Amino acid sequence: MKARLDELAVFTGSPEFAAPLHVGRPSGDGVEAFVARVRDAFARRWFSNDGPYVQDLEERLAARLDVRHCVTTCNGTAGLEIAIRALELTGEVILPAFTFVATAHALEWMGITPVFCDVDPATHNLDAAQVEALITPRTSGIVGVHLWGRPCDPDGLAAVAARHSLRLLFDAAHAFGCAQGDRLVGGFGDAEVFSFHATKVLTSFEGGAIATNDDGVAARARLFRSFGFADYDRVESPGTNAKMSEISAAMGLTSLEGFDGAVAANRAAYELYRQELAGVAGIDVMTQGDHGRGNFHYLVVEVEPNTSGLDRDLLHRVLWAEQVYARRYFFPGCHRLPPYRDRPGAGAAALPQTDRLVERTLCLPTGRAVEQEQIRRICALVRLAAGNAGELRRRLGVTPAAAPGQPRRER
Ligand code: T4K
Repeated sequence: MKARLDELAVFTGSPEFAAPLHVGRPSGDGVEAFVARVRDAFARRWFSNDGPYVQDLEERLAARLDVRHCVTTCNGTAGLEIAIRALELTGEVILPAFTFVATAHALEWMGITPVFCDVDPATHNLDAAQVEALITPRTSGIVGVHLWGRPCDPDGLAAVAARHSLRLLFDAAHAFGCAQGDRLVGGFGDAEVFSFHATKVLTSFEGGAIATNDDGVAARARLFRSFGFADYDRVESPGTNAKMSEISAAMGLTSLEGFDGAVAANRAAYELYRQELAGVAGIDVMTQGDHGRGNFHYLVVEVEPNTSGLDRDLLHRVLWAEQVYARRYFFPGCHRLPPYRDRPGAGAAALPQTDRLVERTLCLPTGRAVEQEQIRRICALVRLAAGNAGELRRRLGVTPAAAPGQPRRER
């Protein structure tokens, strides 16, 4: 483990890791079970269009999530777009700016104006009181995002939606297997959309699912994801092609079998990170799972520049040189991305907590693909940087961090 600044790869040292460590690296588990399923699919010669693996996956997901319907899609973004149409959203929809850009783009793509709302600094999720203040006669819905797997105030947002007769959709891309108390994510609002991307805790390579207890929403989602076909040769509505393939469903089934093990590995990584980074000045590991059940998939730290002199971007630079590919999700905030930043009021929207968080959050590698010993070495690097931030900054010629609310550069 490195103990002196000189040993860092930003100076004269060689990288701590010979191969890169990623955020969201798939585990690679289950290859035999997956290949066996692929062989069966080849034997059946049924590769898409509501095949047996898709049906099996949908049934298992609905049972696991305890919802009436689970409609799989080719990815989470397409799932959001279909859910938006199935809920008949129009005009303006309120959502956080502190999210992956897909949440905003899905609305924009469907011809809806995203209206960005600030988040609660403790939970990183939408603040229901602030949502209410943004409602106009054009508002048709709210999209809450369960960021990092933490449920996004389902009761508070449901109360606001009910008071104003709005639809409530949740982007649950991060939150498979998470719960608020003993209520699982999947059954909140009018619908919830999961992502099963390669980097997610439950993966189908690419994929997603719309979970809902509303029969009408589920029926419309099924029509829309398959060209509007209600039957072999009966088109009932416009639609797109957002079907999940059998190969993806085979991976989804395989990943579902390994899901509890994946969560256990994430949890062990989370606990080790917390232990190794406890008491490090300026580094705060975000709590997971205190809301009920978590999947511990994202290991999020907040870097407080004023405490140690270390800022998030300096730590990011140090770690990348060591082949630790930490990620600055979700910099700089959707409101500062095109086309939203160019809209009157949007780029300059008063989102002080979002602007603060996009400057200080960093996701560190976790999951089965990262070993405990590697986590100890990552944490030693963080401690070295935090403990010597002034010297590090001086030697690298880095000026102090910009004040919160003034993002400096984009990904
Ligand atoms: N809503 C939210 C809140 C989301 O976070 C997302 C997706 C969506 C909606 C949309 O769901 P999908 O349409 O994607 O199903 C990644 C993922 O592509 C994206 O799914 C995810 N959120 C987002 C948070 O992260 P990038 O731009 O970071 O991807 P990339 O290629 O840099 O990969 C991330 C890391 O994983 C890298 O360090 C490399 C590693 N990796 C990646 C892949 C694909 C692997 O080790 N193996 C792999 O196969 O977006």
